[in-house]
Amino acid sequence: MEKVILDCDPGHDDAIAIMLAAGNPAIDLLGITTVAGNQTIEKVTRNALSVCAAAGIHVPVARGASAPLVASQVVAEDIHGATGLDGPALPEPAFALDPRHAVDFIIDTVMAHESNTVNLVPVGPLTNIALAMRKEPRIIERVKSVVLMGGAHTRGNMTPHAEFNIYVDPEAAEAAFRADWNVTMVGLDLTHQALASAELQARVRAIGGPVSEFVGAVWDFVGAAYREVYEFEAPPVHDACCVAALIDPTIFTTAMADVRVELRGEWTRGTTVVNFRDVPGMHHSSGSAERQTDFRTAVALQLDQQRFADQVVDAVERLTANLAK
Ligand code: PIR
Ligand code: CA
Repeated sequence: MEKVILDCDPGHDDAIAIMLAAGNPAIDLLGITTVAGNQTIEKVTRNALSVCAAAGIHVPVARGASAPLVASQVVAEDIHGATGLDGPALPEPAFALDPRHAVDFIIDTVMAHESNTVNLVPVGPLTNIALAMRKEPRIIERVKSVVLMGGAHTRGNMTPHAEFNIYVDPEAAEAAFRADWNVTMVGLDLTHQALASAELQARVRAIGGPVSEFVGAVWDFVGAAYREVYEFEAPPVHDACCVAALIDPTIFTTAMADVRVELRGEWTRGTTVVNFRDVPGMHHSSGSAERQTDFRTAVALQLDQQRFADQVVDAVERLTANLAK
């Protein structure tokens, strides 16, 4: 079993990530932490509790940072709506928040478990992760891996090159990429392959029951938003891809790269600058005079869409069966 702390800003695809983490027996979900991103910290924290209530999930939920380190707050109302999770009925929380701040929850949990066993899965802006690294630097060598949703190497979704999670808190993201731990960057180039296709939506609806209905309503809303805003035919399930990789490390291919975050560009702030070590038919760029490149970030490339869809269906089935107990 892979131990996971899921740091999120639910968020439609965050909700599916929570359900996949709680609904797959290969994942030991130690807790959920929240961060301002898709909506304000109050809203996304409430949404995390509602997702847990809707799916019968009982794990600690700790509220985190309410604003980025340096930048001013940006939310994604056009995609996620006024609540941050518009569409499904959002049930009353079934339990209280963990009393700790998310940063302390992350530190306590990483320090309490054996070294090299806890995976961090940040799927919102990296504010909590950067604050935790600064407050307790020993977590950096103790964490087994950081599998984050963020960035892109071909095209952004906020600006031509910048992806939302990195764009919202670029300074935090740069700190996370720079730190000496194993990072997998699951960016838009990967997650735009993880679509809630008509076929996947039909398979989930066919399960029936409250979890199936919740997920159906999630995809109805975000599917309409993605059609309207991006002219996508189906909505990407970005954040669940990180969890999918911890369940099945071969579900996507990766290539090693040096990843830096643009902090000052006039048009490119928040862009992940991805220098691949091995580009077929090409030499990698040598790096700057000031800094040796180090190709230690695994960048996700090619998703096995069938296996991803099967994981999501399986998790909804398991959560549904658990609710009946
Ligand atoms: C998705 C997100 C934010 C804005 C848009 N337009 C689309 C959220 C998702 O929850 C995911 O974590 C990441 N940020 C994708 O950019
Ligand atoms: Ca998210």
